[in-house]
Amino acid sequence: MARLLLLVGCILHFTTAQQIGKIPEIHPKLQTWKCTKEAGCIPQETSVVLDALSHPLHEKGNSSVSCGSYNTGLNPTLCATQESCAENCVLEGADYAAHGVQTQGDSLVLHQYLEVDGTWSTVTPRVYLLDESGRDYNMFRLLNQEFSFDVNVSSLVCGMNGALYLAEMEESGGRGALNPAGAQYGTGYCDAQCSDDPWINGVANIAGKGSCCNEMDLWEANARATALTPHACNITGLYECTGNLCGNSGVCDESGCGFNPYALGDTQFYGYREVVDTTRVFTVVTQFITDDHTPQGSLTEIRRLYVQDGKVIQNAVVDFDGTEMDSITNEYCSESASYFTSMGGLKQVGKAIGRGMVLIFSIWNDSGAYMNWLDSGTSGPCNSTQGNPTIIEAKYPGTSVTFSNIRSGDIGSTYA
Ligand SMILES: *[C@@H]1O[C@H](CO)[C@@H](O)[C@H](O)[C@H]1NC(C)=O
Ligand SMILES: *[C@@H]1O[C@H](CO)[C@@H](O)[C@H](O)[C@H]1NC(C)=O
Ligand SMILES: *[C@@H]1O[C@H](CO)[C@@H](O)[C@H](O)[C@H]1NC(C)=O
Ligand SMILES: *[C@@H]1O[C@H](CO)[C@@H](O)[C@H](O)[C@H]1NC(C)=O
Ligand SMILES: CC(=O)N[C@H]1CO[C@H](CO)[C@@H](O)[C@@H]1O
Repeated sequence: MARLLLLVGCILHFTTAQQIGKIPEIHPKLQTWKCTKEAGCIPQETSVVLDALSHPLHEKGNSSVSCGSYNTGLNPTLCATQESCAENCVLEGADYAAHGVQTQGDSLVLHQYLEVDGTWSTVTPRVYLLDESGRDYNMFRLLNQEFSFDVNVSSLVCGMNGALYLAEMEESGGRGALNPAGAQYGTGYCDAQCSDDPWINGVANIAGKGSCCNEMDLWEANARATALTPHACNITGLYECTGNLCGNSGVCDESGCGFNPYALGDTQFYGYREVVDTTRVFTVVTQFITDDHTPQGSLTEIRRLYVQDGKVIQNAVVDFDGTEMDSITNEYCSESASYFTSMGGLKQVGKAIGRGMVLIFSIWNDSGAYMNWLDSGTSGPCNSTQGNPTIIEAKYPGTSVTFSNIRSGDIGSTYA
């Protein structure tokens, strides 16, 4: 009887709790590791959560009326104000498999397309790493630290992008009176593109603002090209902007200070059977070096190395204005990325990395520009039309990315 009462209590709690629906939210577990030089690597029982927009969000009491989506925007009737939207709308648990997300042990697979009853559809999942409580995001503070992961990009053809990056989202996902769900339901996304999502920190974005924050792209890649790119914003944490207060004329640098070995002249470093052989799994290590080699210092360099077949592969050494270089430094950024520099450059991104950032995994395609900026022309070996999503969907619908073995900690502690 006591059990039954408890059960009834739970159900009542769920149906009356504003904004959280009846379908349970079950986060796929993804084991990760925290490492130190002294103690080695300790497993963390972390999990992932899909972005809030991939959760059903509907009218309270009627699951067939949507409160809005990225494509349609907010439902104007239910979401006339921030308060009425919070009152009228219910967020349900997500179906991870139906969004192309699978985990097993320490490995995460993201699919771009899914087949249901013989028909393929696009799913484009974006997920965030939750901490061991499952309630808040896992915050990464990586100054004077390194981050490593294994990746399988072999089926990411020209035009695809399997991404792993950090953004200065709030630890709680902006949980609050108008957003009781918070990080558990994937709210709070922001990045240096200042996207005008229908909800910002889980609150209806009635005014159509952009949500900006510092972003560190550890990995944007397919099997043919790769980029490592910090993006600086002249702000702390999530910032809501309008019009010209947003990216590339306002508070954030949308382009970033990127390191793509192909674009910098080493066309045979990364790719099918190149020095880093993308037909097989490899490890990617990124190190955040500070001026005084402590976590309190200022970020001065972002270093990259790879491990494949048990061998460490140093990053490509390229010629930049007559100087050899193999990492992202202030000198490189001030010459190649003036807007990044004007937003505060490495020092500014470094402050965000010190305050703590959320880890994001995604897979996406690009019907507007075919991902040419990453892998075509001077950036990579793909031609300008191969990345057309219609071609990818027809020829390579199984395209996916697998991230595994995610570790962070002292420099030199995360890889063998
Ligand atoms: C739910 O909304 C749909 C579409 O507006 C409507 O046809 C249906 O009658 C509603 N159901 C309930 C139970 O109100
Ligand atoms: C890498 O991914 C490809 C394509 O998804 C798959 O066929 C292959 O087995 C994977 N490799 C490893 C080592 O898991
Ligand atoms: C960055 O923000 C500070 C403080 O708001 C402001 O004084 C400065 O002009 C901004 N820098 C740029 C390049 O916008
Ligand atoms: C681009 O590459 C694809 C696949 O190799 C080929 O079919 C297509 O003709 C090429 N397009 C151009 C403009 O070269
Ligand atoms: C963001 C983007 O352009 N996504 C596209 C991915 O490809 C499918 C078709 O295969 C398009 O419908 C999406 O718009």
